[in-house]
Amino acid sequence: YYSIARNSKVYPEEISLDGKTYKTDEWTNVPPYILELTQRRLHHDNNHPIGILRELIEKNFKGMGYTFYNDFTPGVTTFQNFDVLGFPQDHPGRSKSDTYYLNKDNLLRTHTSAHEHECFQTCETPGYVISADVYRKDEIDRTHYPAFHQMEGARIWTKSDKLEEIIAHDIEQIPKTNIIVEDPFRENCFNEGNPKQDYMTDNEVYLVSVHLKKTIEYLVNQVFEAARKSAKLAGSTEPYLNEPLKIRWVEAYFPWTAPSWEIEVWWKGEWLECCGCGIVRQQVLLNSGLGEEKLGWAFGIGLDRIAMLLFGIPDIRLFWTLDERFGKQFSSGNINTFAPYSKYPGIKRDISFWLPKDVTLHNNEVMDIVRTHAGDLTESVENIDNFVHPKTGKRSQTYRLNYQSMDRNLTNSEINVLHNNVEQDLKKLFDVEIR
Ligand code: FA5
Ligand code: MG
Repeated sequence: YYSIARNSKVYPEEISLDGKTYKTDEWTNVPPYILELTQRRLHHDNNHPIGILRELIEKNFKGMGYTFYNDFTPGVTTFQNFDVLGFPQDHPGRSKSDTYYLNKDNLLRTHTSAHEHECFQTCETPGYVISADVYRKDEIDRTHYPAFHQMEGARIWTKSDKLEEIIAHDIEQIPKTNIIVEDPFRENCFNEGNPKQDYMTDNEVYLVSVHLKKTIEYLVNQVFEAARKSAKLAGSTEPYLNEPLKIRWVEAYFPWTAPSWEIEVWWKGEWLECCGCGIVRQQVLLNSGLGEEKLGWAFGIGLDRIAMLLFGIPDIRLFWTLDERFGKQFSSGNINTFAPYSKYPGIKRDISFWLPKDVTLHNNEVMDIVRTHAGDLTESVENIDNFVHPKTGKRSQTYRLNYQSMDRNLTNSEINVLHNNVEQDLKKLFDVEIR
């Protein structure tokens, strides 16, 4: 038995992952169901929406001087994931409630940027593109899952008298698009809040940022053109499908890039955050053994939400189903709309309890317990009510647990068993008093 226990943390002595063993310690918080996901490698499967999208994106970088890395194991060091990228020690992303730790010094990467250090060290082409599964301790619902996929791209130049000419020429090589771009930061690409680095001239920053943004605009255009085509083929006649794609650039902050931005795509009446990026801080390049004459950009794009749009997939958890009614619908190179098989009814259970004085229970902890027992039968966990008793000062919380299967009907008696286990764990691990 094993869980993120408060009172009785029980983990095996060691955890094995991709041929490496990790001695567990007080930082260990990665449950078995998450470790299992690390073996799925959906981005390698050319007949799976995630793998098909990876191929589509990679295609745009072929023949342009990029090396592709798709095989990195998700077990990385805190150095790779945080330190080398300049994350401050107190950054919330480092906390045990946000990140799955194998032990104090090793974790499941939370982003593909964890591989920037080694790629800058080993890559022999001007650029590289990484694809990988990443893990974040998060809520679970239709669009959030503790595992998802990212692609990272980076591109480096060498300073010289000719640099500006060279980058300007490289910009010309990027195919043109007809998308509508909203970018208040194109000309004034840095400012006090989003500063440039001293080692680059104003014009170098400008040119590198234009190359970066045009690269991503092209990429996003290719991907969303495919999404439109697929939606039209599926019979959608929504007017936005015939309007030019609209994107906007917003300022962002990442500890290892300056300046930094995010691109958002206008899709079905909403701005969709797709990709963070920026000009790589010199310190990261120097840490990776590149000389003072190097400069360049990096970006990181999330695949899962885009794949949901492309393939019309209503729930992010479907990517992980082993049901062949899902798998057999997709094949390499094809973007087609998912035909839902029947949605099975769910079972809803509320759970209310009093918290002990010194305990704060995070939604993620409840989620973790539910998933430990119910796995992918967990549709969602919502904190629907909190209150403090006016007389006693005791705190109460209510959670609504929705159990549902992607592939079959659930029975009340099987959910009773799971739900009872959840209650027992909440009592055992957090001393709550069920109401
Ligand atoms: C990052 O992860 C940075 N590593 C990106 C980056 C790379 C910036 C290189 C600069 C240079 P962020 O946490 O915003 O940033 O995630 C990047 C993208 O991943 C988001 O735009 C979003 O598309 C996707 N993403 C983030 N969280 C989730 C999630 N829980 N589920 C699905 N997709 C997500
Ligand atoms: Mg973000």
